[in-house]
Amino acid sequence: MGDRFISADQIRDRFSKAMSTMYQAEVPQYGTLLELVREVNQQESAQRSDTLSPEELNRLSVERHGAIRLGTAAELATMRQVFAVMGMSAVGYYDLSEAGVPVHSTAFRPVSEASLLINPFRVFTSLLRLELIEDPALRQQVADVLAKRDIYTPRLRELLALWQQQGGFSADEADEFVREALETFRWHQQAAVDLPTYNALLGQHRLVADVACFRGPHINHLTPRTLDIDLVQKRMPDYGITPKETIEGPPRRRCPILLRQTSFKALNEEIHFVEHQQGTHTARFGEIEQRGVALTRKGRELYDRLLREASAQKLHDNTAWQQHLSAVFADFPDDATTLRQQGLAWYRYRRNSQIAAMPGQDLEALITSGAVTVEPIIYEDFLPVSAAGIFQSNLGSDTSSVSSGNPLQTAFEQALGCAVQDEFALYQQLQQASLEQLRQELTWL
Ligand code: OOG
Ligand code: NI
Repeated sequence: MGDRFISADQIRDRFSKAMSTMYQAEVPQYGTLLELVREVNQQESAQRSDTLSPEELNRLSVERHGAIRLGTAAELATMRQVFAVMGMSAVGYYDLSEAGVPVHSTAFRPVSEASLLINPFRVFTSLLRLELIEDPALRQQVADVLAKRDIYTPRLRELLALWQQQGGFSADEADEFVREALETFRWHQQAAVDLPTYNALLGQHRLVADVACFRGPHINHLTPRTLDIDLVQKRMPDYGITPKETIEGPPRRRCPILLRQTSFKALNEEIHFVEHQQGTHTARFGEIEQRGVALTRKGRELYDRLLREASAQKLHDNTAWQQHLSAVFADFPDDATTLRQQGLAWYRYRRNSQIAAMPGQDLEALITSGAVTVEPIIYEDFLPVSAAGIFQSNLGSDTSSVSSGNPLQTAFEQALGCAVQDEFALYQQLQQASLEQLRQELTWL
């Protein structure tokens, strides 16, 4: 790698900012949401006792995730290359068929600590599962339209080949790459099919119509990260935005865990179908998220069990749901020491040079004295049950017309062209690396 190349982190940062600019122009409500989130975050970080570092504040201001839905294995394989240029790899496998949505998914995201701090941009990427479309004629029709489209520009394909050959991009090449890659995510008002075909696919599943009727996998939402999702949810109506009824994920806690999300429905958008037919399509929406500490497998099992338990009761009012959820989650420890000591969550250990460490002191004593500080490792991934809730609130509830609950990770990985990374292993490595660093300074540990 020569000096003439700019880093993958820089390219990702430029791309995520360009994407945000494009989406603000396409969906003005997203711009309004950004404003609200910025205000709440400023207010919240000013009130906090544990102040955020300048790096963390920068991360927060650029942080967002997006989502796309792809139609074919070949589209996914190329998308993997596009994201590789930006230092993003596929982490995790999500089976959404469980929620009656005929897709399976992964998240493309940076994985190293340094890259996450620069810009943790992630894209929840779904692949249509044709085999879950029951009607054979309709299935064939979808396969045919998808086979005809190319979601990438010819120049993007040339640039990908150049990147493979050179092993990187100059600043100018990177800018051109960002411009060309953005085209794939752009909204198309012109559909690729006629209105009757669109309606037939809509009848099968709204998502099938969304994937198959357009020239590309338009970005369907961009999600900024907030420090107080309850406050943003409460204030959304003041900004003319109507949120989804309930916040997905765990309840509000002193030590936030995993991921909480809420969304709002986008408007019906006018579409020009072939043969000069006019119609509308609802695809794009807005979403916000609040992230907390990543859980270990043990912690995640407890989370999944408590969420299942809570979900036995259906409550549509957010206040009632949150109260009920909090009561059920009383069984989930809510202080960092217990979470850590019981091995429920991942933490980063750091030497605090302001306080002397006595040789021979064990880790717990060092933490108690303040010679070692412990900070939560943020959850960087997604939650399938929450994702299903987001899908459903935006697609309507007519989402059960596919056979459910048969994950097919190997087929997904074959389409992708590699195995997805294990999120738990990644968090464990981050914790482990911080402990090893500590042991270099405190050799007796
Ligand atoms: C993706 C929904 C999942 C999230 O935040 O869980 C998602 C989609 O609607 O394509 O973005
Ligand atoms: Ni999302």
